Amino acid sequence: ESSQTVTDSSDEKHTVWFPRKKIDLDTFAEKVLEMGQDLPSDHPGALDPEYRKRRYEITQLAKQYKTGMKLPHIEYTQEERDTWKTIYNSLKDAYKGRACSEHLHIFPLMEKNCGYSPDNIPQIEDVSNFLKDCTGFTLRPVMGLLSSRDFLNAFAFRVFHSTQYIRHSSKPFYTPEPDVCHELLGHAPLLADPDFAEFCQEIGLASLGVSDDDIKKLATIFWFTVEFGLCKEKNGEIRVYGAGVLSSKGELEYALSGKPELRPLSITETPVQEYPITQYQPVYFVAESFKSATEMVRRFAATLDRKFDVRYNPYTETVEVLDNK
Ligand code: HBI
Ligand code: FE
Repeated sequence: ESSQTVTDSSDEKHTVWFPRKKIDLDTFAEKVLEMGQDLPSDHPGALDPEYRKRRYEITQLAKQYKTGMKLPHIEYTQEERDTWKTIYNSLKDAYKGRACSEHLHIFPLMEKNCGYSPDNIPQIEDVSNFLKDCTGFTLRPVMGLLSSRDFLNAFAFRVFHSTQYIRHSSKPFYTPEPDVCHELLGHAPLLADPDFAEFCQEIGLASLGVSDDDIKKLATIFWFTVEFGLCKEKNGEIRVYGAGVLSSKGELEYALSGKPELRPLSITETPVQEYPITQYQPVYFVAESFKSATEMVRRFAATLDRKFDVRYNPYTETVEVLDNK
């Protein structure tokens, strides 16, 4: 993925384009990476024409979505709801004693307030409204994988891009891409926690207008925190907050089994750590708290080569650029 470069004629600085207003996120919809509309041959649904048709229908709604519209309502089929139920029930048991206290606190609130249950796939409209009340986060539908830059930039506005299709029913415990189970069971609950929301926004703000190299480092921090992070509870116990782990019963058990290597979250090591994307992680990083992780991202952002600071104005929902460097 390469970034678009424009010249600022006033001072000859080269600046990478980034969204300044929430509505600027509308330009991302056309730019999904692989699997946006079509499926690679090793996708579990690749040879199922009915699955592909369904996925296409749902992704078209995401493609047409514009800021301010009502989020698409999906009438899920019995087969889709059965897949959800299988995953939901397997995770619900595994969360006890493994998910972090914030996730365990918020999950029942989502059962009460936005339709989480074994028998119902929640609508992202209801989840988004709940998150908005908690932390100001909102969901927006997306066709599939965005570039790291676009995906991270949206966090500056407390916007989370969520898919709405579900994985293929033949493999309920495997998906090569984000799906509604990963988004709503893994990601959404933590977005209702104020400290975690602030952490996510901090990565988003750090990603605005930086180089492709720095995007890669921020995406790696994102991977080892929002996707695969572990954290310490007040009593010193290690628990899970990363969505990739919280959406997989197998990885939930594995991550805390003593088999993988656990290291403290680190401003020097974490941004450059290599990782596999199709198997359980050999290394996890443990955060002391969401607040300390936020501090780390702030310190990391200050080392990046960017000629300006940014600040989010929640009243106008715009990013203000402070030309002070
Ligand atoms: N796009 N829609 C979507 N969902 C993700 O979870 C996602 C993404 N693009 C990149 C990405 N995740 C991460 O792997 C990091 O590169 C940020
Ligand atoms: Fe994810």
